[in-house]
Amino acid sequence: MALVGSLAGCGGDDGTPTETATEEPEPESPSPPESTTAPGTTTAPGNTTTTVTEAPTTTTMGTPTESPTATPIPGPDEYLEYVSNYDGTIADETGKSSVTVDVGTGDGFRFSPPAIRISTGTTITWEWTGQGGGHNVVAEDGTFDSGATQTSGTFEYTFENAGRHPYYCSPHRSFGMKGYVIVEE
Ligand SMILES: [Cu+2]
Repeated sequence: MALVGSLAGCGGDDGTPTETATEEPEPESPSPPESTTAPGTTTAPGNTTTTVTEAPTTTTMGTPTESPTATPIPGPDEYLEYVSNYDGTIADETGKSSVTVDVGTGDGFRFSPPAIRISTGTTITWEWTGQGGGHNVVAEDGTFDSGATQTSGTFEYTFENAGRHPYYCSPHRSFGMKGYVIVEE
């Protein structure tokens, strides 16, 4: 209000302040920029708020992706803590070229043996028993994956490198259908 009065006064040297301010472009030109500045400043906080709201979502999306990579491999006692047929025993099958692990034993939702120790070069053959419905075999680290669930048949994987591979059955992971492979040199 005060600014408009001042501008009108400046441009009104030659005539009536009121008419000059209304007809001449010059007095009006300064006004729009000032008006634009004011709303712009007001809008800025709004935009900032919107940006901040979206930012956390993006950050959250990225965090889970990085976590699996950064998370250290859990040991068998930790990974198989709630697996009913695991009592701390790790079947020692080192030195063998091939061993078999049953899929769907016990209540139908167990791997047997649940934990196994083998040597590099050993081939594990997971053999479906037909119990407990469809199962699959998926390594936490993606080393091996039998794919879609099946109710019969076998899945083989030869371990060429030493390492530890916790694995699970996708549909029954929450039931504790998990296993563990330790590969030694
Ligand atoms: Cu299963």
